[in-house]
Amino acid sequence: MKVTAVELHLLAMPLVRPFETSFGRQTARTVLLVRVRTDVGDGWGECVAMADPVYSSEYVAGAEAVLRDYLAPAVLHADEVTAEGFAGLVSFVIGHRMAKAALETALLDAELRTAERSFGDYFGAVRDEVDCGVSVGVAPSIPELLDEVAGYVDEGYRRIKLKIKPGWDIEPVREVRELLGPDALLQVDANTAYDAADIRHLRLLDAYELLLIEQPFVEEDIATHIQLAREIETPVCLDESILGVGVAVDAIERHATSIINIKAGRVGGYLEAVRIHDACAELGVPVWCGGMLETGVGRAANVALAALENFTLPGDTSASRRYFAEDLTEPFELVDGRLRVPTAPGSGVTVREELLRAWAVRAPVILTA
Ligand code: SMG
Ligand code: MG
Repeated sequence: MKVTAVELHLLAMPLVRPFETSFGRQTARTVLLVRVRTDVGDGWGECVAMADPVYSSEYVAGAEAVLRDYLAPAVLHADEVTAEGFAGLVSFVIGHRMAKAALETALLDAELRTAERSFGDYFGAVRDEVDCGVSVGVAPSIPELLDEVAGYVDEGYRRIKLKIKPGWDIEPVREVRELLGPDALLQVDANTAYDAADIRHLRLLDAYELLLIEQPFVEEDIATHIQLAREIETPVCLDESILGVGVAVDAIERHATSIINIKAGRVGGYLEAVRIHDACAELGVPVWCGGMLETGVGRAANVALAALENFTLPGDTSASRRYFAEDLTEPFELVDGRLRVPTAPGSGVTVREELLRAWAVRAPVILTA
């Protein structure tokens, strides 16, 4: 197809409650959306970068700049563009995976809408609904945490993930395990807040039958994850460290991780995400779908990805209302702890143009050849 325009939309959406992790507290989601206009139709992609470079080195203003100055010109100047050819077309840009993923997803959406094929069908989905978990931030107090968790249990979530950090780990885990009972699925995510000196402390988590501990150490530090995996019974799961299929296979073979959190944005797009899924399946390593507080645009694609066979653990694919009073698309609603995989062409959801305008931080940037 021929890309005629790339639009960059910047929105701000309030969160229904603040979300606190080991790296900070957020009360709104700054959303960068990419729309491609092509000779066969339009497509949308959501950039998962946060407003600030605190989860990874990428952040919204940086992603916008890379899209505007490098990625969009590359597709606008090409005669023929395909989603599958996109990674090669922009391989001259090092890194910036979240920015690349947003544009690749928009291209794929345009392509599949034209072909009248859904993301799920294209990725290789084997189920029509997916088990959902929910990520619970650091709370102001244990009673408030227990209240929040109990609310999610009532809503039907099939797995709870607690954000932990030094000073907020063993006690909240103990209390939540007690609230949930021994059989409930419970896991923790440290977002790189610990270091090698904490290994002995982290081993205390073994008492609580956790599904996994996610990314305790910084993303470059595979060695300390290997050491922890040797010394702890709780399975170690990497998130931030896994930037592509090569790193994933390497980390698995070195026994740094025995489960992988797949986020398409973090790895440069859904095509790479599917490759990681396939490689992990081959190695007998289960995967689950991560989340980045996506609007319906990104959530739709995540749910389609989570419908692949080796996504055997519930994902951070919560309902729209977990974060937003109103979603940018038709809302994703939990039924019996699951979300339905969209079946309409492309992402299967429609951006509500009136909300796009209402929540815009500024007029869209429209790039043309
Ligand atoms: O979409 O529910 C979601 C967010 C899930 O905890 C979540 N994501 O490290 O896995 C993770 C975090 C990254 C985003 S925190 C701002
Ligand atoms: Mg994580």
